[in-house]
Amino acid sequence: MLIQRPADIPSSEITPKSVYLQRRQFIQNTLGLGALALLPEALQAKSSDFPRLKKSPYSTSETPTPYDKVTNYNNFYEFGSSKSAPALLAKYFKTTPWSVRIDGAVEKPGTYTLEDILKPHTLEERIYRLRCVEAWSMVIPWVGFPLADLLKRFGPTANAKYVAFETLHDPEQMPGQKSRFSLDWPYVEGLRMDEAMHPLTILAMGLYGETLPKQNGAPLRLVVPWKYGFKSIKSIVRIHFTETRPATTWGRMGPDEYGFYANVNPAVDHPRWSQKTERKLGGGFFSSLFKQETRFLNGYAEQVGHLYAGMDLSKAF
Ligand SMILES: Nc1nc2c(c(=O)[nH]1)N[C@H]1C(S)=C(S)[C@@H](COP(=O)(O)O)O[C@H]1N2
Ligand SMILES: [Mo]
Repeated sequence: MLIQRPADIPSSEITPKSVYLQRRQFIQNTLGLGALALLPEALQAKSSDFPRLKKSPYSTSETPTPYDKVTNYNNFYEFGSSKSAPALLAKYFKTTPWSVRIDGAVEKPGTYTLEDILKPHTLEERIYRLRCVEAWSMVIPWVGFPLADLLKRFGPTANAKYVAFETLHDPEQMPGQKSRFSLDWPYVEGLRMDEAMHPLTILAMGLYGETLPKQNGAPLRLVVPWKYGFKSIKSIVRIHFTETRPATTWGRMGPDEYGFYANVNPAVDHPRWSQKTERKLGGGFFSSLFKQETRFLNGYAEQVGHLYAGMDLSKAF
């Protein structure tokens, strides 16, 4: 996250050509040749692993980042620390069978299969911006459901003040976990209970209408749109209710750089760079030259600002 700044590689050079061509072929067959040219690239990737998705009123109206950018420019240190590594190294990552352990201050602890976890929930499409702490952003059409709906099913007790999350630890499959010069494994994150229960916070298992690509955190990841991207932990195997504030991976690396709250805030700079502006990825050559202003809470202040009323956000960053 802090070390590398690779040059942008055109995504057409990264996406395996066969996949790219198949996708184009599918769209041509469905819509006819002429339609293809008229469609924004964002829509060209749409397929239908999840038919009849409910549209969410929480979606942003901004134009989504092209699919190839979303799936080839990733932070997923378990698969290497460069932006292009996860798309290549996560290709054979095994996401079935998958289970999630629910434990801590909760009435129904246990290990649940992914099917059990997902069964009762209605999936919807939520178009959210994701703002990385490194000052780039994307807009992604996620497929998911509110985290609150899941947490309520398992009955958090009165002692549940925070929710902690853990990513799979499996160095045989995740080559980044073999490196001694990377993060502490497993990757862990956490939210205050009210943040976790907010309707904007979702668990995602898809994007662009298809099953979540492995490099984006399959089979199940968190998405918290008003916080820096590192909060949105990928490939979750454990959800743990705690009374005390849980440790976070990036907080351990640099407590002065990556706070627990990690709220997007142009007024609080990262110690080594400004957070006032950002570069929206995938808008083409010219747009990559122009920075746009970062908005407080990533544009979601109206919905979640009240969660931080009275707090000194320069200290609780
Ligand atoms: N387990 C795990 N989750 C993670 C990360 C990671 O390295 N490991 N990177 C985080 C960071 S820094 C960002 S910006 C987002 C990127 O999500 P995306 O690749 O789907 O855009 O994932 C977050 N979740
Ligand atoms: Mo990030």
